[in-house]
Amino acid sequence: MIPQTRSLFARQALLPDGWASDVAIRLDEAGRIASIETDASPEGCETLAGPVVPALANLHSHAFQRAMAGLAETAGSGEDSFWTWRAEMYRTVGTVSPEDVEAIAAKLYVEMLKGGFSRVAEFHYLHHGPGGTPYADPAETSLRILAAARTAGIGLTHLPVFYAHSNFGGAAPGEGQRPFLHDVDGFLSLLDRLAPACEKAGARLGLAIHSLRAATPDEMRAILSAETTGGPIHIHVAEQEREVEESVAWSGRRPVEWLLGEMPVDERWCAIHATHMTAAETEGLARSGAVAGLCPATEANLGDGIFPATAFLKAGGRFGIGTDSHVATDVAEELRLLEYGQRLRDRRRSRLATGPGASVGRTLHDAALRGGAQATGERVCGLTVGASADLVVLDGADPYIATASGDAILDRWLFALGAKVVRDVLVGGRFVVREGRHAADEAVDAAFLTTLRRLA
Ligand code: NGQ
Ligand code: ZN
Repeated sequence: MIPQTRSLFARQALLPDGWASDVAIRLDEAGRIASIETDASPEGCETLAGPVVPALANLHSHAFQRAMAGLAETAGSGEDSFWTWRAEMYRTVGTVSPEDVEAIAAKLYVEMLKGGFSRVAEFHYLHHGPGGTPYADPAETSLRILAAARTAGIGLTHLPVFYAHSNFGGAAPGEGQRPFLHDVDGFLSLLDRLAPACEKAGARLGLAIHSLRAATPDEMRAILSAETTGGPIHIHVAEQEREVEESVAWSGRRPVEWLLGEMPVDERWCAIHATHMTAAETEGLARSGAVAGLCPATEANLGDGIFPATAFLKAGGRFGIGTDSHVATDVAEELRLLEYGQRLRDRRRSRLATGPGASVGRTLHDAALRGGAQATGERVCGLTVGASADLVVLDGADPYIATASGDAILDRWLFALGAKVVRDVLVGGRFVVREGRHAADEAVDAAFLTTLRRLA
C-alpha cells in the first residue's frame, strides 16, 4: 500500500481564480481539502512532481463498450451509421458475463484515471444476461461496476438506467434489447437495493432514463415521483437526426423541446449529447441549469453531428464531457475534439474561449470541471477547501510542461501533448496513478486479457 499523504506541495497549481505558486494543500481524514496556502514553504509536505490541476469527472460511460472500441471500423454496405453500429454493439451485449463486465470496467477505469479523470458517471443499462435471462441477484451487474470502481480507485456515480421500449410511443422492445429491460416497479426496487450498496462502497447513486425512445411519459413520471436517490438524473437526447424526426412524428415536438416542456429539467439533470437543437431549444436547455453531457470522440465516431457549443455557452449553458463508447479515454482528446468540431464548422479558431486574451484550454477545462461535478452530484469542485482532493499532476520533467507557465500549461497538455503528460493522479487525496502506473495494472490487465480472449 502506498502511504497516504496528508500535505502536498505544488510549485504551480490551478486554483479557482487562477494559477498560484508554491501552493501547500492540506488534506483531512476523508481526503478532502482542509486548507490551501499560496507562497508557502514545502516543509512537511510531499512535493508533487509537476503542475497540479483539478481532475475532471467523466460524466458518461457505458463501460462494457470499451471491449469493442476500435472493432467497429470495417466498412459495411456503404450506409454505415449510428444504427448499424448499434446492431454490432448489441451483438457484444449478448456475449458479456458479469465477470466480463467487471474486468472490462476495471481496465477502463484505470485507463480513465491515466487520462486525467477522477470520477465516472456509469450510465448502466446492461442489467440481465443474454436474451434477458435475469441474474439471481437483480443488482449483479451493478455490483460488478461498484467492484471495478473500487479496484481502480476511481470515484463512481452509479446511474442504473430505466429502459422499456424500442421507440417513441411505447413500441415493443427488440430482441437485442432484452438484457436492458425493467418495468417501473422492478426498476424502483433495483434503486432501493443499490442505495445501501453504494453507500457502503462510497459511491454516489443517481438514475437515468435511457432516452425518450426507451420510456413513455407515464413511466418517466412514475419513476421521478417515486425515486429517492437524491442523485443526478441523466438521459440521452437528440443525438441523431432520425430521433428528431421520429419525435416530431410522435408528439409534434423535437426531443429537447419535448423534454423541457414535459419534464422538470433543472440542475439535477444531464442531457447527454443534445446534438440537434434549434436556437430556442439551445437557449431553453441553457436556462434550465441542466448540464449538456458532451462526448465528442464518440459523437464523431458515430457520425452524430456537431453540438451547438458556441451558442450554448453564449446563452450561459453548462457542459461536461464523457467518453461514452470509449473510443477515447482521456480528457485532452475530448476537450480538443469539442473545440475542433466548432472550428471545422465555423472555419475560425478559438471558438470556445471566454473572450480576448483567454486561453481556450483554460476555458474548456474550467467549464468541464464545473459541469462534470454538477452532473456527477459533487457539490464542491476544484482546488478549494471542502472539495475532494482529486488532482492531476502533469509531468514537470517534460520539456513542454517544464517551460510553460499558467494557462499555457493547460494549452500544451490539451492541444499538443495529451495523456502522456498525465504523471500522477490522486482521488480523495490518495495516489491511484504514480508515474503513469497504477498499482493494480498487472491484475487488471490479466483479467481483461482473459475476457477479451473469451469474447474474440
Ligand atoms: C447506448 N449509445 O445506449 O449505448 C447508445 C446507443 C441507443 C450512444 N447513444 C443506443 N452513443 O441510443 O439506442
Ligand atoms: Zn450513451
